[in-house]
Amino acid sequence: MQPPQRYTITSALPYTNGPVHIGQLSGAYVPADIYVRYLRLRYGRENVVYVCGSDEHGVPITLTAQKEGVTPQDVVDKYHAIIKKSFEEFGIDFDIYHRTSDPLHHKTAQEFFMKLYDKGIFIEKESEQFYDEENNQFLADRYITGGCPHCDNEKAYGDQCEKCGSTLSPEELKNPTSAISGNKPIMKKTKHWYFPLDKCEDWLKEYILEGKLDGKQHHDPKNWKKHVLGQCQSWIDGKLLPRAMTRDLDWGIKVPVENAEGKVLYVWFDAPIGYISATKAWAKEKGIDWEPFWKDGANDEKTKLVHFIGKDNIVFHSIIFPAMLKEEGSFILPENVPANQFMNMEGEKMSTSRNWTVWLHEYLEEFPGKQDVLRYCLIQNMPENKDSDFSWKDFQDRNNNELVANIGNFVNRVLVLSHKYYDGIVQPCDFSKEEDKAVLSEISKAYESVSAKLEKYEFKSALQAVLSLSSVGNKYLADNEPWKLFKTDEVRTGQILNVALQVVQHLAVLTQPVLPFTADKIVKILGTSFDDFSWSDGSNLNYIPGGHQLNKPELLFDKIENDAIQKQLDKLAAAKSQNLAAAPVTDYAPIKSTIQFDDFVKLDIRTGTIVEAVKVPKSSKLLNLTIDLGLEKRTVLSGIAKHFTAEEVIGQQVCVLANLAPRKMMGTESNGMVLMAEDNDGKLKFLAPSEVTKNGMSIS
Ligand code: B3M
Ligand code: ZN
Repeated sequence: MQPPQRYTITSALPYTNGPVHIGQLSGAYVPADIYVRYLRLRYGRENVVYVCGSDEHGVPITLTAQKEGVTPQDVVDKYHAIIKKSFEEFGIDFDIYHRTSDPLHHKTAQEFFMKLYDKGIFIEKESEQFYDEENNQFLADRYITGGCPHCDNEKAYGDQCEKCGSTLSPEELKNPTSAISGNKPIMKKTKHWYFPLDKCEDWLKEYILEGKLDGKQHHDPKNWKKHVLGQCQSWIDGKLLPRAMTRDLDWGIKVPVENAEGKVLYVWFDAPIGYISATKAWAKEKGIDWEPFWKDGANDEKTKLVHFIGKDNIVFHSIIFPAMLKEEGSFILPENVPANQFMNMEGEKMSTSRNWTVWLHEYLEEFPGKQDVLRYCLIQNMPENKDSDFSWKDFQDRNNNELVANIGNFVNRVLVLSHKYYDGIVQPCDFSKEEDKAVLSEISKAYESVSAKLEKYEFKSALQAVLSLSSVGNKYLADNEPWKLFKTDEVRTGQILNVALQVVQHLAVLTQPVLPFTADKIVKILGTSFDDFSWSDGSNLNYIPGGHQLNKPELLFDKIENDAIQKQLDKLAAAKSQNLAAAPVTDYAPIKSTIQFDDFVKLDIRTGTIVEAVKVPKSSKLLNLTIDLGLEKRTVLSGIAKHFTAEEVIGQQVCVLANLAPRKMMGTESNGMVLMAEDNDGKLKFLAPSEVTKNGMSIS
């Protein structure tokens, strides 16, 4: 395989129906930004493009607009501005942050659609789709909620279950309900254009499982993350079906063919094309050709396309978009999709609707100048291969015990001593001593190991490798004790500080991808710089010349006090109590479909008291309860063992569905069901009469 000449790097286009939060940062933006900064330093900025932009279409945006009583355009304008600004301030260094409402994008997406259309790729098909009669409108996937066929989530969307992550189609939902009116929708005929994924099955298999394209080795599938391959594999093992690429909706990119009024491109058709439009807009601005960044050159020049995303976007980037690109015919396909898993928050699932996250724009306001502290924590806790956790205590500890103590301390010591003994003038050194050569060779090794990790998208270990160089520097100082030696040997002390300063300079280069603000501060203090090709190939290890004047030292990191952390914890506690008091509408299971009074009276619900309880052997969930129902005692198996011990439920008064057909579980027959309520935290509560009541009373 030829080494690539160019790199096209993308981060998922965030939906503009809310600000950006740390879960997204750790998933798709920080890793991509690190990778890109490294590529630029190593291969030259002109050979790398890093594109992103706002994803401004799709149903969730129209739902937000509806809820806020504004237009979808208002929603996207508002959040596009917030998101763009917060990315900039946080130092995510896109070459362009575009937006999919831009006319250039509309044109690009429509042209892409037309190319497939003209090639006869689409299947034009009429089908019955959900329609809300009250609002005279077809219901796009997100406008329909219902029971997930794969788990117990009763509020899954027509395209995806956010609880178990399954990709769905609306017909699969149990008890579908319109999200606009709350009514049960009817089925009505409509025409759409389907992309025949099924026809791509053979080459997709080769591409994903063997890394081959058109019979040639395209990439090494061993470089793809296991969980990414796993998701692809299960899609391929299931059945690839034709997928509608248009929707009945009035917000989005118009379907550019006749008789398609009221129809727009499916948001997942247009959004990835947004990467291409963004590249076009960037190239236009620079007056260069965009095509080499998306198409291989005639002389076998290669461009490496890499998509950084979160795990919920895997199939779109490793199956659907590649299929679109391949069928279009002139584009390259992703070489890798190093998706990350999810980051939790203080041990619980991150949730934007519950405010259980850290919003980037708020962090930037509350911790000014501390971009790198957050970046550092997000890297250290990056969900590279499994879900991870962010906590404020960890954030504080990592700042105070790691950043301050390691890099911060080392750089500060070298600079303070250089000013104290030599007024900040770098002393000469010929690096003839073995111990000095050894340090240079450690610098060289650090470049190798950081590069190797970054090339494999292992960002946590890359950061570790950077920190190791700082430890090498700290150890060199501790071994040589320049603060003692100065009294007896000023010349050697000067050499030692020179060696240490070279380490500081290279630390600046090596930290540039991972902690860019810190790197900038270091070169400012050193009075040096780094440009493209600063990434050392081993030839420029002795970088700062003797006689160079250093600037005054300043601390790279300062301690984060308990107050600042407590404020954040208080904010989370407030969010939690607000969630409990007023759970947002989306936290309720939708109302099940209507039943008749006759159906209701069939339920025989009685008061009862649990008189005996034992745990069912070999079951983690079941308790075997004996319930006194007044007229008789019943055995009921209840799935509450994870919430209550057998001992604590004895004596509990309960309500029991007494005429439920018997069911055998774990070899025992259960006769009835204990009614329970689930609170916001998923904890179960008994439903019982408000005061002790005779057993066997009917409830109606
Ligand atoms: N906007 C989904 C998301 O933000 C979607 C990504 C598009 S990438 C082309 O998670
Ligand atoms: Zn589910």
